[in-house]
Amino acid sequence: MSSLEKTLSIIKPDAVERNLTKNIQEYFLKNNFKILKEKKIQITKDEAAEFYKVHQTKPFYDRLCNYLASGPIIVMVLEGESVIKANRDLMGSTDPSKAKKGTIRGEYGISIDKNSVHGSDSAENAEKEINFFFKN
Ligand code: IDP
Ligand code: MG
Repeated sequence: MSSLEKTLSIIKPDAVERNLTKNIQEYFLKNNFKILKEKKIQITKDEAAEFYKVHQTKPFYDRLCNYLASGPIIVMVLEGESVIKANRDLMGSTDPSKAKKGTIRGEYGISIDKNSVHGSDSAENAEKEINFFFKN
């Protein structure tokens, strides 16, 4: 059964700063994901706190929110077959030291904080996260 889905992807400050946007987008295009929407923005700490609300009880929450707000990011809506899971697979493990070679985090991630990309983890969160950044 085919399922055309949308997901939210973010290129995080560490990767934007290192000019890796095009390199990362090539991973998406090679995997037949379409980049439907794209914008470069910088968000406030309050916006980051809202976006990462699911993690509010975690010990790393404050650091995570400061980090996402620390510099420009690229937010994108990706579309493709089962793209939510396909993008998670392509991103690799949250901790770049455990991410497989050939995954985005395996190639470009610096640390568990500076792990270069975000991707929605479920259909429900994909919808919420797309609406968070692209209200229209
Ligand atoms: P994900 O980005 O792979 O979906 P999540 O568990 O949703 O991982 O965590 C969100 C972000 O929080 C991660 O990308 C990572 O930067 C950070 N993070 C997750 N777990 C830890 C941790 O144990 N220590 C520090 N930072 C973490
Ligand atoms: Mg997550």
